Amino acid sequence: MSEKFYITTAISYPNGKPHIGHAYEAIAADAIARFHRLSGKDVRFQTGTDEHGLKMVQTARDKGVDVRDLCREMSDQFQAMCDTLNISYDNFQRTTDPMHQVSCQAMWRKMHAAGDMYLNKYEGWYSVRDEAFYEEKELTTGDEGVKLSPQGTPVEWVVEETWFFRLSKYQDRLLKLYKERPEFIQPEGRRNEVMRFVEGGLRDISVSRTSFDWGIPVPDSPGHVMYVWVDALANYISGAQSLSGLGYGTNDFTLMEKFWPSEEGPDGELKPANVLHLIGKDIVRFHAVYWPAFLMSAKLPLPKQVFGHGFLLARGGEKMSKSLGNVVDPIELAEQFGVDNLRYFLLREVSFGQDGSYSPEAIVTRCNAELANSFGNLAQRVLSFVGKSYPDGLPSPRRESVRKFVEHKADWWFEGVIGDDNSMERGFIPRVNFTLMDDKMIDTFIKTWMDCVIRCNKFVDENAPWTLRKEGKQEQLDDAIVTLFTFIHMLAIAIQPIIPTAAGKLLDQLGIPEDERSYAALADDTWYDRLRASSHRIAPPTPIFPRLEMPTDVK
Ligand code: ME8
Repeated sequence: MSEKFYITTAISYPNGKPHIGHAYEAIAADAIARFHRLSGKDVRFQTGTDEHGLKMVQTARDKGVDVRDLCREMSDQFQAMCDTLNISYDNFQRTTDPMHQVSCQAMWRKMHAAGDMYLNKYEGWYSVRDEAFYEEKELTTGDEGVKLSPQGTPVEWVVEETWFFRLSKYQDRLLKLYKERPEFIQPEGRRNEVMRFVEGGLRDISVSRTSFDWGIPVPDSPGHVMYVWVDALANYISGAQSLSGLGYGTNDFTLMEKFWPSEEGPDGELKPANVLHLIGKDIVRFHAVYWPAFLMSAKLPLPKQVFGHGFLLARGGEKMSKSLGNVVDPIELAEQFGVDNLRYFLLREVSFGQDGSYSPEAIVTRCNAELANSFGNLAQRVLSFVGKSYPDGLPSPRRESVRKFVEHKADWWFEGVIGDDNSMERGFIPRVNFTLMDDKMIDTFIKTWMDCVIRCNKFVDENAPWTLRKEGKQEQLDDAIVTLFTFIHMLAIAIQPIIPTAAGKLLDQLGIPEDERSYAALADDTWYDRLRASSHRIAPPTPIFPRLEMPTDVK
């Protein structure tokens, strides 16, 4: 049975249109999901929208619309963004879905039964923009004496009778978790921040509100709706109407058992589920402190990892978010530069886990240099040459070393260039390192891929197939072409998670059937002979990565 892997993004607040930060998170999660599918895992990928809470109520009021209409309209835009960007989600979870409510209430009841909920008066600072409570010591003072949260958003003093969750009870168990499973919070810097925060002492948190009703009703407690973060975090285990969500607390256990199974380890503790929550750095505390405490309270397994990616900043390193009004529309960018170019740029440019910045010139420069000039050009010149010089089909490898390379029996990352004397000269071909992707070093993975592309282009120059043809050196020519064809096959398969459409088009041109494009196919020793024996002929290729024009209306 194949290994299960469940990956989630944060669910976005649909109080405005999606911005490039949302697109970045969805694209990164999609690349990871596709990587694991190609590696043979049974993957489930969920994204969605976080529709309750005061922020949504206030936005609807400001716009003069019903909050339900706002949610529907905006949530649809988030889903449309995912579809445009080729995000391969299995479920788009909306928190206004009735079945989500069933799951949230089931989780609440379990937390209540554990003795972790009590009623008390809450008096403290609240940021509507972050939908978060803060302690006095965390605040700073901004212009005109306005108190600000650590995220720089204004806070207001709130006094209400609310339900409290005994977070303080979980302090030691959380610290033990961070110590015993360092991979639980990544990257390392974010883990340190969380540990310092928890070591500083945890207070119980307010988990219901009575001053508005746009939320999930607290079971058996009229007038109380759940604090939006309890509701939002539960999306990871909740169900959708269609039961396409995991369905915790509903009558359908299938997906929950598959992707979030309750299994005890040898120590009698619940084993972590193979779940990755990919989120931005501003909400790590909710995912790495509150969420595991809620799960411990409800006696549910913890996820394997919370990964806090960095922020995408506008030119000059300025923060970009809808509340600051300098948002960039990802759909416009995708229309202007192409979906795969945008995906490639974001994943290659930003060191994954760190902040990074974006500009139209940077997209054009990077995509032209690496996709159009390097990879596109490699594919274009090799395939045109094959199309012209081998009209009757691909050549077969002449030398044993080349055959072994094609069949992946030798080090299929190939360390040779073909010498004039028909021997193999040792040369260095960098490897595409797949474990980097497993470690979420996405940008470095792409870099090793690019190094390999550059080396292959050099291989073309060194072996000059057109000269070999002119000089009638057929044996060497055949081996050079077989080698290059094998490389392009490998490079196209490897890069699918990043640029799925373009890689797919190239694999179509190569004649590789759809069901032979997984990473397991890279270990198949018969692919080349089968392709040769097929009726596929390399047609004059159409360029897959046309050069981008530098925009004149640079914003
Ligand atoms: O936080 N660059 O929703 P949200 C990169 N509803 N990522 C960014 C970003 C930027 N400039 N701005 C935001 C919420 N993000 C909650 C989540 S999850 C149970 C509830 C990321 O719409 C942000 O860090 O404000 C978060 O991971 C995601 O976009 C949604 O942000």
